Amino acid sequence: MSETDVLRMFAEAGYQISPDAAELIASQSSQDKLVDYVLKNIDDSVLVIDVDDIDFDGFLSHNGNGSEDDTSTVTEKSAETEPNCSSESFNASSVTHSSQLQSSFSPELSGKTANPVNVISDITNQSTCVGEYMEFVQYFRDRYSKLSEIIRGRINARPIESLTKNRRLGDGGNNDEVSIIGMISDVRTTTKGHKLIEIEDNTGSLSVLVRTVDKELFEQANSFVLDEVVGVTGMLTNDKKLLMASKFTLPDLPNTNFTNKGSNGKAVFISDVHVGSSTFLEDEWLRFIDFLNGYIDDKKMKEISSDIRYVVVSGDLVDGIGVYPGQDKELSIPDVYEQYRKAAEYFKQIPEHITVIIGPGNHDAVRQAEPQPCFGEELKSYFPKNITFVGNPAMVDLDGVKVLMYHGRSIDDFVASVPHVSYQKPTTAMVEMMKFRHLSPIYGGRVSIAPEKHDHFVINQIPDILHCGHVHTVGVEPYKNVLLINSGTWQSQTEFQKRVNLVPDPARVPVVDLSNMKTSILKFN
Ligand code: D5M
Ligand code: FE
Ligand code: ZN
Repeated sequence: MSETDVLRMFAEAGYQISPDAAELIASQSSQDKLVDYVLKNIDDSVLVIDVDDIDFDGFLSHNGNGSEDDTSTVTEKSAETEPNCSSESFNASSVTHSSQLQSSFSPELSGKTANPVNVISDITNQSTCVGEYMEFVQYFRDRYSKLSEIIRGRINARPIESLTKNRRLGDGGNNDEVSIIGMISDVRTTTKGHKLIEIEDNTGSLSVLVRTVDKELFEQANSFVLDEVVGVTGMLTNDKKLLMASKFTLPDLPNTNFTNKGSNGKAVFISDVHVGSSTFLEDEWLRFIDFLNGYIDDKKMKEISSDIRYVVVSGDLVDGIGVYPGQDKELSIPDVYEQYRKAAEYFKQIPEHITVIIGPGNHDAVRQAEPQPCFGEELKSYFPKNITFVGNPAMVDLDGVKVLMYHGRSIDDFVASVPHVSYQKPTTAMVEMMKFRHLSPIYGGRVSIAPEKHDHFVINQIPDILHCGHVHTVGVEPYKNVLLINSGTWQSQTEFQKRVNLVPDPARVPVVDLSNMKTSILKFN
């Protein structure tokens, strides 16, 4: 419903409404109900309905939480019980450890021979943006609308304008707590060490104070980064200029029980192969290809190999050219097409019964702005026909198991902004992505964000697995009911990484049992 529609509805009911109030109502999700409520409850003496004539508290308590059209997933509503996702990681190159791996895939028993891949979301062929100002406005509105809807199902939030303009609040000791939902536009530390966070919604902005004495809250605020969407509950100061925070509500994942998706067999997760780099570890890589073919003596490893149905690749397939200054001195294949031809040669050696899915990263030959589309036709033509190429990010369904693939460039931003997030433990960044339901919140950091119509980084549909790469270190960790995997690299330390003290963790491969999400890490060095 537009502002004009709101004006018309009030006019038809014999009322005038101020442009501010109309805008406020038009920005809400349950506009029809709100209009009804305002019309039913309006004081007879009011001639022109203004913002402070809209009784949001009354509306919210009358109408539940005011968001019946909550778009957060059905799973969120139905499941409140504790998570049951299990994951273990160990060195499967050692025979003693590999006895923990159970063979579970049986095509005969399951009656399945094919490995279905269903692409659920992907920017490829959907890009519309040209980078105009209004596209950025729409992009951030879409982000706010999707994430605020998730939070709206959990708190009774009010538009910021209704707090700062409403005469009923703050004058004469109204001690009620209020809640808002907004995007973080600024985070500062005051001279006394408190945190001052600026929160913006479609109607206005408000400063939120988090005091150092509120230790838990302060700790939580420490991990906030710009452009994330949060809910804040607290008391408004009398001048209505500051909200003293007492609780944050994040769009975080719900607590759900693990459910078997009916899948079986195993999937391996890799990324950052960097074919063409002089630091590409070809021996280790060929050992991995041998393993996929079952050319391996160890009995347990052979068993695992025979279970593998999927190889998922999350970006940086080749090293590319001109990605960083002086890269040409570190290339063994200086032509990017030749790099892809070589990579294709390797992928032709993967046995046909294994299905491969490949998405791009920042070293690949697609546009650098994210979301990135899949490889172009020429590059794809080098590879076997049965490979599925997707964009970055992309959500794919592998026989019932939903995998969200994202190369993970935003992890650099998380490492730079969140104190407890480190390159050595990449899943710490991925937990933040899950808590804020967004893969790459910071605008203006390392990720160049293309303002598409929809924010493809919002984690609307909850995956079973989030698979990232980019930082060249391996990590596996369950968060609630989602398995977080960072899949390391096939490249040893580069000169650049030496300078920034980034210690890679090459040739280690997370392998996941699709029936129960149990994970092992195989070593090929
Ligand atoms: O990135 C591998 C890792 O190295 C990732 O964490 C970023 C870091 N890296 C690589 N190049 C640079 C530059 N030029 N500046 C800062 N950080 C960098 P990859 O995408 O594989 O190169
Ligand atoms: Fe990489
Ligand atoms: Zn990368």
